Amino acid sequence: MGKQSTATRQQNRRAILDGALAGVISAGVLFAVAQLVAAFFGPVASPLTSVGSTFIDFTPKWMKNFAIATFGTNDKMVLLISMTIAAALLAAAAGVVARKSLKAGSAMVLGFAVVMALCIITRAGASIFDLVPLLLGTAAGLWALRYLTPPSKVKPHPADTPVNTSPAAAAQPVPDTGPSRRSFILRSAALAGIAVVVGIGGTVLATTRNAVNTVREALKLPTPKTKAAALPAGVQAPVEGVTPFVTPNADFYRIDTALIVPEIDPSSWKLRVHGMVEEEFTMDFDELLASELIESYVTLTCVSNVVGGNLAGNAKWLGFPLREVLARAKPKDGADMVLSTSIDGFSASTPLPVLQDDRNAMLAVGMNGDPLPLDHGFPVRMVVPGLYGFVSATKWVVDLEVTTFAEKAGYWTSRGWSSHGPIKTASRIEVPRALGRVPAGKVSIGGSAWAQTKGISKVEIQLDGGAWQVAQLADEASVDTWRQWSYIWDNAPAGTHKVRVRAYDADGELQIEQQAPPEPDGSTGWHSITFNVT
Ligand SMILES: Nc1nc2c(c(=O)[nH]1)N[C@H]1C(S)=C(S)[C@@H](COP(=O)(O)O)O[C@H]1N2
Ligand SMILES: [Mo]
Repeated sequence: MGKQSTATRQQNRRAILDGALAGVISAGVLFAVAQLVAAFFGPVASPLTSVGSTFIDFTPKWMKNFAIATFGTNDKMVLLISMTIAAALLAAAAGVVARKSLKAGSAMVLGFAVVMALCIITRAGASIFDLVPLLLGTAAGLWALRYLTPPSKVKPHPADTPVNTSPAAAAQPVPDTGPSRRSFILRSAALAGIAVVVGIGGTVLATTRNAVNTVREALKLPTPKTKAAALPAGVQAPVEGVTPFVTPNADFYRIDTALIVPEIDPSSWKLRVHGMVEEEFTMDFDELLASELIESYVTLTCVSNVVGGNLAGNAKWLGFPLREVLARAKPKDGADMVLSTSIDGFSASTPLPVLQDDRNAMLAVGMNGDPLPLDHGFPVRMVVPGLYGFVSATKWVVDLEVTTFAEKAGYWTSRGWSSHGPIKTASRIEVPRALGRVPAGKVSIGGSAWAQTKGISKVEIQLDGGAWQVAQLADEASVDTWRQWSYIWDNAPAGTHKVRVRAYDADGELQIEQQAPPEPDGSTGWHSITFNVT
């Protein structure tokens, strides 16, 4: 009896492992086929993309904050990996159940498919046809599950169970009424191989079909009517290691909810301007480029930036003033907000007056002399000096609705963040690095400060809790950009030191000392670091 149950247990364990493997491979087949077919549809048609994006939209606030704080801009990679693990576990469960009852296992797969269908169909811009890849994928996945699941077997008669449990005997195949072990392995390997090839093929096909990058590279942007003023020679603080004053496009921070970057061919781009306006209109890309473009340096900042954080970047933007767009639309009395919407459904609420005043809020097409990178909103995004990105900097923008704060809310506002987001005055220490080591003697300290639309008038630092001392300001490029500062500590003694920084805007207003987290409308607090002089 004991001997028999050892064999049965072993058989059960193997059935579970085989079932799990069959489930995972079937899921692989499902996603691979769906991915291949999705190459002929829009990105929302890919179940992977739509499920991931839906997950991002429903991510609780604390988890979003945690993900950005912990993984920074790797947060999407982490999401993809966690989703893959979760999907594999669910698929394995379905495979194990299918061994007991193919019907029940298949029903589980169908259940997952329904959830994925809901994710797809509720994406912005999705149509019923976007379900085709999932449908075909699910059919293939169900077939694979059946192919890998032995026909339900008659419970082996106790007499059939091997009684010899010596290690050699235990390793021998246990008789099965279904396909033999070898046939199962062969089938699994074949299907896994096919899934990998089809999945990779589908992904490659999707990227070559979307040749938007090629279009972007060939695009020649017009020269602006009004060029940005040349940068003063001294915008860069004379301290080695401080951030470059102009952030190269490749290093510019990226924050968005897009799992797959939208790929918009400029020839199909249109901006719809509507809502509480005298004159609704749409504008295409050629019309935008033919308009009188301006150029200006603006420092973008993310509301999720923590004290001392690096979710800020400074670029020379080329674009068309939103002031002019709105002058053409003629907003009606009572309107106080413009809701800008991206092709992927993200939206931002920007106060109407901010887009009409003389700051250079624009529909940007160029970034540091190049067309916008795909990641940063190609072909058109908004850039609004003085407001955090979540209420102003809509990338891949396709729709401007003149409305009211009472009537509408942007993407993050409906998820607990503020409806308004003026950038708070901030300063940070970039050199020395936190916990870094520097040689004794002359120690250079430096960093950046910003108070967009006002400008920075003074930066002070405090060493080891002593008196606040005025730092040297680098030249100001414009009130819309950050400003660098530096301080030379002449005789730094060996040991651990603490430095703090604080900035004043052009009105003489001191940066807020009170520590506050990013949520709901931007962090506050004076940045401090410790470093070692050796
Ligand atoms: N379409 C779209 N636009 C978006 C976002 C987004 O999630 N989707 N995020 C906004 C936020 S929160 C910020 S801080 C800026 C970041 O712009 P960047 O990625 O070019 O630095 O884009 C804004 N525009
Ligand atoms: Mo942001």
